[in-house]
Amino acid sequence: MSIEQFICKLPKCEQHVHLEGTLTPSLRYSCALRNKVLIPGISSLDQLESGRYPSNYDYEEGQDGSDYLREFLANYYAAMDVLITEQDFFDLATEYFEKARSMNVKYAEIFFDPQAHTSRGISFDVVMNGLIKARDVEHKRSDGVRVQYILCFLRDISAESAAETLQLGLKYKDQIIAVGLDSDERGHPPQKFEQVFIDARKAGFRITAHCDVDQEDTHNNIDYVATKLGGPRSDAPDMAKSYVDGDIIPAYPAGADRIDHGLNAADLPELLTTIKNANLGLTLCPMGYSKHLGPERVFSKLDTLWKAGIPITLNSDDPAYMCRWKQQVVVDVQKHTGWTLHEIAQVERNAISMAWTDLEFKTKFR
Ligand code: ES4
Ligand code: ZN
Repeated sequence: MSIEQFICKLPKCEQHVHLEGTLTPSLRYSCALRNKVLIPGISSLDQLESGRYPSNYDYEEGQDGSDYLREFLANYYAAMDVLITEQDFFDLATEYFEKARSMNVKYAEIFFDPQAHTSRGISFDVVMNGLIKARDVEHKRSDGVRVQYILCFLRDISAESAAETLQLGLKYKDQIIAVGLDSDERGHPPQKFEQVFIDARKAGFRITAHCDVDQEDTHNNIDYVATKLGGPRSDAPDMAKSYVDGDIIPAYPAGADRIDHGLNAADLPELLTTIKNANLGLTLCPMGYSKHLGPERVFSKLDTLWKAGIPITLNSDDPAYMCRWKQQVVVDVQKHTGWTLHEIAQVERNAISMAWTDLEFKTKFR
């Protein structure tokens, strides 16, 4: 069996994928037609598929190496103009599930960005109904992907808007496992959302946040998310303990349940210790960074995290834009790292251990 075949057969998880980042040109085009929405400068699917977006994620770097994120986000939000009805959101989710199933992805925690829709006048209920119906259909299949949704706040709009979105999310508490933080990090540190995340945790949501690569204050942001975001941890009684001078002391009384990206933790040994003591895993998207930072930098940091024993998972982020879905991400990472099949399987075991789902499902997965 080739490595590709092994990776394909391996039951896999995906824990860092933006639903809106799975919007393929073909679905975008068909939603545009049925909703009579013009895509500026586009009159055929061929044209859309062969355009700069979403073909290769080949964006220009800014001086700080992070302008690609801004350029990507502008296109990502513009593409969503075609998503209007419940059916559109249903189809978006269903297409991703079909793709996931074809790759043997058995479990997915999927981000969605409600403010990117409510800000266009699409109601929160329309988005949720589409997502929930698609998941209900998927969960009825014997080979269906187990799906959980993560509501992400857009960090480049106000904390008040995030708080209002949290209120809307409360109605769907049983359908949303966690809240996260995404979009443009520059000038929008996690501290801006301190109260929203405290409220979200009190309401029973898990907490996660993007700490993107090479953003300003990247190390401070990672430290804040790992040790403070969300206030007291939900698992406080059993939380990770650290040994200091032979005594067991609680590592951190507060902080997120996970970090999305967080690759730059590899730069500072004290951050590695913090993440270990907080018992956090990182959802990495290595092939996304590789393009901009260069594979050497990315894979040497990944190696540092791996050797430090930090649980990491491999994910696609925005596969329709980055042109690599989960299967290809794992294949490409294996080529760069030279990981053995055993090590690749270990990464997927990390992923299921980190999953926010019941033990029975986790046990079956292994
Ligand atoms: C995103 Cl910060 C970021 N990176 C990649 N994809 C995204 N979707 C929304 N925010
Ligand atoms: Zn992301």
